[in-house]
Amino acid sequence: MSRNDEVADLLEEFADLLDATGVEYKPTAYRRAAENVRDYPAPIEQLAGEGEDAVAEIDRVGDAIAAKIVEYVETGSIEELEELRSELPADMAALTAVEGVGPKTVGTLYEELGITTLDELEAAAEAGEIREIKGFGAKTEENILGNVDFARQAQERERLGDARPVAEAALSFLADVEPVAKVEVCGSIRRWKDTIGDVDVLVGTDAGEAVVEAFADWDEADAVIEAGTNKASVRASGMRVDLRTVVVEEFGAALQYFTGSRDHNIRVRNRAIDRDLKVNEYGVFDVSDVDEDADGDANDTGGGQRVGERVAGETEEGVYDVLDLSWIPPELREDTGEVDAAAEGRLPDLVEEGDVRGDLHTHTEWSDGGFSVAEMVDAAADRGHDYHAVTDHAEGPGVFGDTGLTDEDIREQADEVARVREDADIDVFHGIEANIDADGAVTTSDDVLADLDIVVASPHAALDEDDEGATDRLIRAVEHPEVDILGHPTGRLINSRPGLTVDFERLGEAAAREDVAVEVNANPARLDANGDAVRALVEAGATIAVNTDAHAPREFDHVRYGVHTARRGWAERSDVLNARSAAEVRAFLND
Ligand code: DGT
Ligand code: CA
Ligand code: CA
Ligand code: ZN
Repeated sequence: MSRNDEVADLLEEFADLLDATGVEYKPTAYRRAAENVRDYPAPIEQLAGEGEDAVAEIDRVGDAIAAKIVEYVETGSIEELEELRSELPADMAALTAVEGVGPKTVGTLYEELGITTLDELEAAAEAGEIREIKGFGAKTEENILGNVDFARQAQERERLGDARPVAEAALSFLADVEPVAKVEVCGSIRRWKDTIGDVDVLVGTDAGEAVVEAFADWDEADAVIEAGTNKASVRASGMRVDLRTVVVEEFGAALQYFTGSRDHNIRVRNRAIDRDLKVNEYGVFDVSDVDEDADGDANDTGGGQRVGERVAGETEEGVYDVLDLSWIPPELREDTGEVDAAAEGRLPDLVEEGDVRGDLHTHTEWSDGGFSVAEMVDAAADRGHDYHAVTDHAEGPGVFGDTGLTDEDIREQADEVARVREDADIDVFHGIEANIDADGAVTTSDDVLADLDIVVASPHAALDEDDEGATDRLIRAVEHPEVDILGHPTGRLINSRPGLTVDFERLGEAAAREDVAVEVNANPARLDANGDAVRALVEAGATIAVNTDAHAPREFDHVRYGVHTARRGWAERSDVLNARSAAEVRAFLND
């Protein structure tokens, strides 16, 4: 984690604690400051070294907050924050993970009932104590009780977007350690699963112990959980990172084994058995001449797992190849038909990160983004995109306060987009992110929508997991004649809100029929539609769009999370709208 992120996290915690104690306005100031510190292109410790005035140069960072940042960089803590923490010793992150519980509620729950943990919250709800608090009631209590489990599970797994950077930091650290010959992430990180239990990293080396030692000294490791001769586990940024070392000749077999998934490995191993081969983390071995005893675990001593003639193991391709399988991309390794597909030579030709040619869902300062139309378009051009769609929030259900655009705002914005378009090197589409109401109606007027190049329609409210009408509601939106893309279809927020329960096969059929693309929202808090949903959509013949929903240029980087989610759904380049040329996209939009 960079120091900027670290300071931003502290400012956000400050905001939550101020919120909890009922302070007004100040929390918003702290959150805005946090956002700008996070985005600031230079290291915060450098500015802090130059003094408070230098820190206060950052947008939205006033003198008071600047002083606290300097205090933190100089002393390692902020006195006022420590005081707030001791006044409210509740596990804010865990409690606010319960849908419907915000910092203010945490404050009240602590004051009234002394609640500090999820277990205490659940017990109080079960005992009927929460409904007795002024302003709470039975409905709130029921909601809390219904959401506690989800929040508890959420605590056990990290979002891909939080875990992947930790894995990559470990990877780049290890790549520079002598004598590391090969290094790769494996496990769920390599499969780009949307949540991650722990981070797995594999090293190929002939000096495992030295690598383990170096890893235990990694400066981003906050604690060493265990360290042996060929493996170690450390804690970094709150995550467990497992390192294993193997000799280079066995790297491919170990990579295959530790990438998983477990079910995929079982399927592969059974295929090997049919061929008198044995696959394990050390290699693939021909056991046709090996008698039962020697193959059994009882006889395993030392290299006992390396029984029979070794026929593969240095590369992962080799492991699959001796099983008459083409190499299977990690995203597909979930035992959902990928082994049969590999055997029959019909694996999909998956979409790749470099295939994306533009973003079709982004925001500017006209709604809740932080940058102007021109800045976003320039940033898109700098990334090498061929086109860019400006789709700010329209006012409507679930859109906060006055951030959403009125019909009049949209018309005014059209003039600005037209001006930017004149100077731009790339195609600029003017659109809107309209809202789908509880009945599936789109809440911006049809004549305004008709004038736009692109309409993304997304659900932002009434996101009840148990709503059986969710699929019909989304299909109604898809059938709206002006809608081009269905944005983040379930409205889920990973680890904090389950979102709508959708029949994606039926939705996909409607989307294919109506020529509406369904979004894979690449924001790592969403990844919506997810891999399973994409698979159903693509099988139904629907087109998908991998969009970042960027509110700032740096969020364009999220696109990879969307692409790999699409790959988990077996999507090919031809399935992805924004992997097409500007002319092809325009044709799709005009249909
Ligand atoms: P996670 O960490 O819960 O997000 O999921 P994974 O898939 O990273 O699981 P993890 O970290 O427990 O183990 C990494 C990989 O190692 C796993 O995907 C497959 C392999 N593996 C671990 N234990 C076993 C096992 O007992 N049997 C088999 N076949 N494979 C295993
Ligand atoms: Ca793992
Ligand atoms: Ca692990
Ligand atoms: Zn959006």
